[in-house]
Amino acid sequence: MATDFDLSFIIDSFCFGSDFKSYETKNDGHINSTYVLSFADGKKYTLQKINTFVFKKPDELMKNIVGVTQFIKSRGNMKTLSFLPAKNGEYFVTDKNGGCWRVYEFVDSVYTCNTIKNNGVFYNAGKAFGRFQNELADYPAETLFDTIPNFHNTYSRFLDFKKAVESDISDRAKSIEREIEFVLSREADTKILLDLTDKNELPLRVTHNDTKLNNILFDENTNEGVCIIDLDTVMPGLSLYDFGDSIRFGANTAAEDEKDLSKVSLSLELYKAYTEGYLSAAYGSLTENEIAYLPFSAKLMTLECGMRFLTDYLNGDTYFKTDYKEHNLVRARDQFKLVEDIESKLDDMEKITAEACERK
Ligand code: GN1
Ligand code: MG
Repeated sequence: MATDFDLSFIIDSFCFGSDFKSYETKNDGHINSTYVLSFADGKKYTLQKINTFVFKKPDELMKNIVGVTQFIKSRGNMKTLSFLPAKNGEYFVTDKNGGCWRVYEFVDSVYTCNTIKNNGVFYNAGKAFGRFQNELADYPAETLFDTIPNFHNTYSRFLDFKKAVESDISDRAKSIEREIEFVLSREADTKILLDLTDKNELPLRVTHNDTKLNNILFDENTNEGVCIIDLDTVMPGLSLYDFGDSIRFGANTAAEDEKDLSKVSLSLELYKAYTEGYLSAAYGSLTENEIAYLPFSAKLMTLECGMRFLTDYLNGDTYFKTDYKEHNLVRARDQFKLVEDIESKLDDMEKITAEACERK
């Protein structure tokens, strides 16, 4: 069978226990490549190629992930991923081209979603990420490696963006002056949470840092968010990064790369559902400031992500996987439209947040 990867190398590297049958390619993330392998005994495994352009130190990354998943498992409150040790004793293997591969047990009877069709599912998404944060509250944060330094340092992302505009290596800046101005005029926003953290007014926690809706596995029967995946960016961070990023992706009335901007907006109903779900699990452990900045965090994370897409567009599309030439620009415009819509709805979002807290 022709595969996108060196099948015999993968089969020889891990103990799968029966004969390989078939594989399927998954197209969910923008970073890693994912496949589902099926075996003769009926067992399935998820195989992933770690993107080492993005994650420079796969050994440290896998130490983080194995540590965090074993910790969650030992507490016994929440399902988590089970990684397979390779025959070399590590949790990943390197092929002859330098590609890094890992395997985990396929989780059955679950589904993922890229858009929300039912508010209740988004409530459950909030609850799942709230629980995940609580589960890791006592994880020894100092043992975690910084898999991507300054990942959500929005000001450092802003400086990267300015550098990309100045270098303009793909000669694209002159065609996107409006988008560039959109970002430059919001510089002050990029420092707000960092300043609060510096003044010890926001606590550092162990966070997921990539809380997209499609990083949750939902139970097919109950629709509960049962397992959090894509743990590559678990690092010390702010709870607000996780909350804001979930809203950015899941409460958008359109896809992240919708070209028709009239379809892009922030659904207040979805914002409410997620906030209520999140607070149902995390309220007791959040500080007053963390709660006060929930609405702003949605704006900030959307701005940051748009800025990252535009930076990648200026740099010639080297970071995010793209399906066509202007894909990153389309994504950036979508995110900026969402930022504007959030700006016009911040008062409503604050009201909804306050009401959700009162009901606690
Ligand atoms: C990437 O891999 P995926 O699709 O879950 C990215 C996130 C972005 C997201 C935008 C390591 O996540 O930071 O918010 O795309 N992950 C990394 O959709 O950069
Ligand atoms: Mg993902």
